[in-house]
Parts: sequence; C-alpha cells; structure tokens
Amino acid sequence: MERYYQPEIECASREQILAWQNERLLKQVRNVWDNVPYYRRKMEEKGVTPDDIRSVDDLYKLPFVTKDDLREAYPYGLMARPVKDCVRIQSTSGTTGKRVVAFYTQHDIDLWEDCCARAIVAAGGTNEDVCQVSYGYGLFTGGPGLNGGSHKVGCLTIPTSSGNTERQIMFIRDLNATILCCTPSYAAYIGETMKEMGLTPDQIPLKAGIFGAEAWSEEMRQDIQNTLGIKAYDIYGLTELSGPGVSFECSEQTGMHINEDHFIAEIIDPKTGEVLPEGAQGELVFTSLTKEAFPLLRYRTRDICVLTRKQCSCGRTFVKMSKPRGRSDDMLIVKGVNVFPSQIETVLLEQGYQANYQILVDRVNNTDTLEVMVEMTPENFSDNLGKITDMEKSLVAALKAMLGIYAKVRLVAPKTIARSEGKAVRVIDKRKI
Ligand code: DLL
Repeated sequence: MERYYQPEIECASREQILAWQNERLLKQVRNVWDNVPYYRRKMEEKGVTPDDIRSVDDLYKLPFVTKDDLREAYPYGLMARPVKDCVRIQSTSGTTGKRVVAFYTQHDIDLWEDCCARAIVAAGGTNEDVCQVSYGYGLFTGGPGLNGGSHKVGCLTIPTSSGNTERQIMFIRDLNATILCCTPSYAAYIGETMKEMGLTPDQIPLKAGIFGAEAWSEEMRQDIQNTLGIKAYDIYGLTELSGPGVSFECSEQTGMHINEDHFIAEIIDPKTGEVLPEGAQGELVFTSLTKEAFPLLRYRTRDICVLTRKQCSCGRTFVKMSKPRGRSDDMLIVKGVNVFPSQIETVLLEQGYQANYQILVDRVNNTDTLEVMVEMTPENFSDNLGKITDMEKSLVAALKAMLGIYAKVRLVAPKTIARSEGKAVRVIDKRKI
C-alpha cells in the first residue's frame, strides 16, 4: 500500500494545489520586489510590477533568472532576508565558474527536510527503517538534505557520507540498513564491490535506494536493482532550490512528482524562452514559492525534460517530470549532431556493459571526434585481440544506430576507469580547453 509523509498535501485536489500556488506566488513576488533590489531592477527592466501578477497564469510576465544572475549577484545580492535571520549556507562544487551559494532560514531547512522526508516515505521508508546516507556531507546538499529527511521520518540514520566503500558495506550489513541514499554511480560502485566480496543480493539487507544528483538511465536502474536486490527510486533537486527533494519518485517509477506546494514548474524552449505545452520536451524552469532567504522566480535549470499531469497510480496529484535527459549545457554537439551522454549509457548497458565509461570529444583538423572508452565487465572480459575488435565493432554499430554518427570505441580492462563516490565525470571535452 502506498504511504505518504503528508497525504493531505501530496494527494490534494488540483484546485487546492492551484489555490496554494496562486496565494504563495503573489506573496513571493511582492517579497522580492520589496526586499531584493536586484529583482526589482530586473522586473522594472521587463516593465512588470507585482500588480501585474494576479495568478499563476501571469507567471510568463516575470523575467527569467539564470546562473549568470546568481554569479553577478554573488554572494549576497539575491537574499531576501538579512544574514541574522539565516542559519546555514550550502553550495555547489563550482566546477564551472563561481560557486552558487544558497542561504537558508530555519524555516527553509524545515520545509526542505519535509520534501526529503516525502521522498523517503514514497520509497517505503518508516521509523522502522535504517537509512544510510552515503551522499557527501558538507557544502553539497545531498548529505544534509537526506539526513534531515531521514530524521523526520524517524529512521535510524547512518551518516556515512561518501567514500570508504568497504566500510559502507560493513555498516549496511552490521546495522541492517534497509535504505541507501547516494548517487547512482556510487550505488553501482557499492554493488560492484559487494559482488567482488562474494555477496549476493539476498545477503544484503537493503530494500530501497534513493538515488539522484546526476543523470542515470533506466538500464542503469535495472542493473543497480539486480545487483543490490532493491527497488531504486530517483530523486531530483538543485542547490539553488534548496537541494534534493524538489521532486521524487513513487512506487510507479515513471518519473518524479514535483513538490508543487513549494515549486511551480514550467517547460520552456531553451532557445526562445517560450513556454511549451504539457508533454513537450524542453528546459525546466522553477519558481520557489515558500523559500524565505533565497527565493528564486523562474529559475532556468538547464535540465531538459518533459512534464506530465497524467493521473498516477500512487495517488499523488503533483505533476511529474521525466528523468532529465541531460543538461542543455551537458549536451554535446558533435559534428552538428546533438548527443546526450545518457543515450550512450543506454546503448552500453543494453549491450551488456556496465556504466563504467568515459566520453572523449576532441577536434582534429577542424573535425570533431567522438570516442567512447568502455570497460569490459568481468563476465565479457577477453584479452584476445580479435575478439576485442569484434566487440568494439558491434558497439560502434549500436552507437551509430542510436546517435546517427560514428563514435570510436575503445574497450579497456575492468577497473581501468576511476570510480566515482559522488557525481561521476563522464565527459571530457577537449575542445573547450
Ligand atoms: O545534485 C542536489 C541533489 C542531491 C539531488 C542529492 C538529488 C540527490 P546540485 O549539485 O546543485 O544539486 O546539482 C543540480 O544536478 O540541475 C541536474 O542537472 C542534476 N541532477 C540532480 N538530480 C538529478 C536526477 C544536487 N535525479 C543538478 N537526475 C541539476 C538527473 C539530476 N540529474
């Protein structure tokens, strides 16, 4: 039977959800106009005042906020509350440009942890569960967010953070952990290590995993479910909007319910900014309705996905987003063709490989080159050159069928590619260097 953390909210009628959104949106727009000079300037530039926003239908009138705005306003320029009201910051890893720093009041943290608690209960969690949180702790939102959610549900929480994989497995087994929270790539690595230790799924007490923070394919889900003997649930979020728990998967495992009492989602055409109808693929844009310290209106995530309001068998009424196909800035354009790393991953897993791969893009004599380095698995490993060439050829053909372009394939021995304990680095694009 499906269980909910806050059933009266998660299963509210559409009218009720819309009523909450309308009321909170008006309040939030007035709040940023009054308290954030950066926002007021952006709204004035677009010729819009709080009086122009009377309901969610007027959302399109508001200007977008982008990562560039966050950089420009860094660090305090988008805060709607004085520092004395804030109790925490979290931050992104800042691999591209300046870090994003997000601020939280105690109330912000409370609501964020509720969102994470909804995800844990949707994955079957109760106060009888032991929840191991193997996302990184510290500035990254994964550890603190799921840790807080786990406390709210009343699970016994094991805050291992990431790394030290054998110790992770020791805790899972010794303390009978039933729920594992980490990135999907780390879950795969934990599974691989368990296999090497001779452990079969029935010797592992886990029953569910809550995996997110990076794109992962359906095939990778199957792989992790089989290796760990669990049901694997997706969870999505970003630092700018608190962290994990913006949306989460239910038992149907067909996309993530967006916590619409806190966030309004839109899909736009990333090129024109035009709002697209339900079912169309485009860039996800969020408006945070309840955040006090660091509210964002129409924030462009760069994540590409599809929204659906089709009734869900779990009983939740929140709109669902598909797994992000990738980020618009992760999308590779190779010889003019759009390539998402997730498409390559799908092919590799369909062909019996695991998600241990790296994509190398370069430009030689003014022509783009695409190379996929893939590990053989212990099962299909061979050191016979003829056999390896045959295996490479068959992958080249499968990739060509999926992508429409030639990708060179280089098979390497198991354990050649570095494993990730957090977000995996899949793409090395030398053209940018
Ligand atoms: O990754 C928050 C998080 C932590 C989500 C733990 C889920 C679990 P950032 O580091 O700010 O925050 O990165 C946000 O990661 O815009 C997406 O591109 C990507 N992302 C997050 N969740 C998913 C997911 C955290 N389930 C960026 N599937 C987002 C695909 C995801 N991509």
